[in-house]
Amino acid sequence: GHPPPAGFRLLPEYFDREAQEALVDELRLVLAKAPLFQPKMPKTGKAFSVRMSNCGSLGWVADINGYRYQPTHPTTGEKWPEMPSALRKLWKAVAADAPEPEACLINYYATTAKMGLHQDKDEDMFSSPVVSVSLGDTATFRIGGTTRKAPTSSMRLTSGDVVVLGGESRLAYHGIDRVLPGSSTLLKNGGRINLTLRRVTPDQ
Ligand code: MD5
Ligand code: FE
Repeated sequence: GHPPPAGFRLLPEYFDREAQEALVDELRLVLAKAPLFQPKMPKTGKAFSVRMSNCGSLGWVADINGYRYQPTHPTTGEKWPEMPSALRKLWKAVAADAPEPEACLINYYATTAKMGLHQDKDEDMFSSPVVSVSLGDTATFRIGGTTRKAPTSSMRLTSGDVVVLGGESRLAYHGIDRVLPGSSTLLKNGGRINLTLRRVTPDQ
């Protein structure tokens, strides 16, 4: 297929099985305090097939009123739990020049969930990369260019893979076409978790 845009970096199996298990254990603690919620499309109120939560000082939410980052969980009203240290360490290793990450969006894909082609533009900071971690079942990821009609390429993201989306790829259209059921034994009930670490606000 078409090559991904400049600044796209795939680090296959960055986390080994033991590190993936440790990360899942930490995420279960996060999700006990900040349960997965069902985001809704602004205006239409149509539900996403992906469920979400966050950790860090800010979290991404989607409801009838719009897409935004906020310091609290939309249903519990509590502050988001702290970002696990393994994720802060990952950011330091792969995004050394960027200011500290503020948000870690946790996407949970049941095996039937998908995410349509979109750009991530709700941050006030595009100079920092987005760092993505995949856990559990393999997904087919599609990435294009900075216009919706630009050619796309597809690739599989497997458990433990890290993607760094810097430079031109930061504002590229992307989505998840499908999750391959039964492709990983990491998550007891199957499905896929994707974490995206982000800097949301400018440095000063
Ligand atoms: C996922 N998450 O696997 C995907 C892929 C999201 C989201 O798209 O917004 O939560 S991580 C992808 C990503 C982020 C920023 C830019 C680009 C991809 N990109 O330009 O390809 O749940
Ligand atoms: Fe995205």
